[in-house]
Amino acid sequence: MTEIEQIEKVILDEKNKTFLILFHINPDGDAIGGALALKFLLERHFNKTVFVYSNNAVPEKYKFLPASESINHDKNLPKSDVTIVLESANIARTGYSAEDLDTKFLINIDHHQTNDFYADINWVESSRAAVSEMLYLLYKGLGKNIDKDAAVGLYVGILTDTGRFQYSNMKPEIYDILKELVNIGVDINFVYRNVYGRKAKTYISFIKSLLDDMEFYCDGKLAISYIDEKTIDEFNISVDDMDGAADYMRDIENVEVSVFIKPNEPGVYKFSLRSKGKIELDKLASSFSGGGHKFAAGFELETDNILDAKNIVLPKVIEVVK
Ligand SMILES: [Mn+2]
Repeated sequence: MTEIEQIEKVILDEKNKTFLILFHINPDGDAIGGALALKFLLERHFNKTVFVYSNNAVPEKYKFLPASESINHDKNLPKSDVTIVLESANIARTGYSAEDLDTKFLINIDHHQTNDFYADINWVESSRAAVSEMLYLLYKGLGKNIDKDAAVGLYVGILTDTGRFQYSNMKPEIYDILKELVNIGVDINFVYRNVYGRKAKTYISFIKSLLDDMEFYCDGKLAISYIDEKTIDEFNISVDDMDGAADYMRDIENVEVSVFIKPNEPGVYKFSLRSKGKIELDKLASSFSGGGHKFAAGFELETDNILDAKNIVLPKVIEVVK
């Protein structure tokens, strides 16, 4: 039996009544959109009781998603028959710990290269563009119709994880899925205006600081910049504002690799690495215990301050880029 068939069996089993859905901290459109589409599948087609728990509030730009207000932020997780963890390399990635879980069965669904295979069923396929693509396949496998609410979630997941259908994870068959979702009733323009068309003034302050601190190395092939705690506080910059900073720098002419650094928690700095497609970054990220895809990867580093973090990593990146 394939992993997806095993998951279908767990869902079809009437003994499994309560489901908990988790995803990674600082959730993106794929995590939130995918989780809500999965919630609708379980609730509306199988009469399950479903909880979605997140360590972070839903970003403003995803609040238009149907049932986004049902996502719970409590520290204490409810007891469940089955827990499904979306796009998280390990339990810790969810911001909860294994001890927080009170569940009989654990399912791990992910499309990232790096995954610890920590569950009873591990459906991990790095060739998938988004976890939302995998959840689309789960609907199909179970022979269930995707309703409009679920279609919007899946669409947002694919839209954001493919960088508006531009990344190398785009495949011809994704357009078939998109066509189906739009035919179901996804309002493309409405989604666009919510997800991309509402940049805050604080975003402009962020971009200004990002560009002020940007440096180029390797004949302009490497762009690196950061944002420090002080600037974040001074201009009230949100996590949302910083989203896509590494992509922004990668898109500069001649740049092959971009690196963006931001504080994650006191003394921990998060690196986001992007490549235009010639230079692979996943090995570099795993050498710092991170992960991701070939051309989009990341990791965290513990140091005293952000400039130390930059100085530790910069020579290693230069080695890969030069
Ligand atoms: Mn994803």
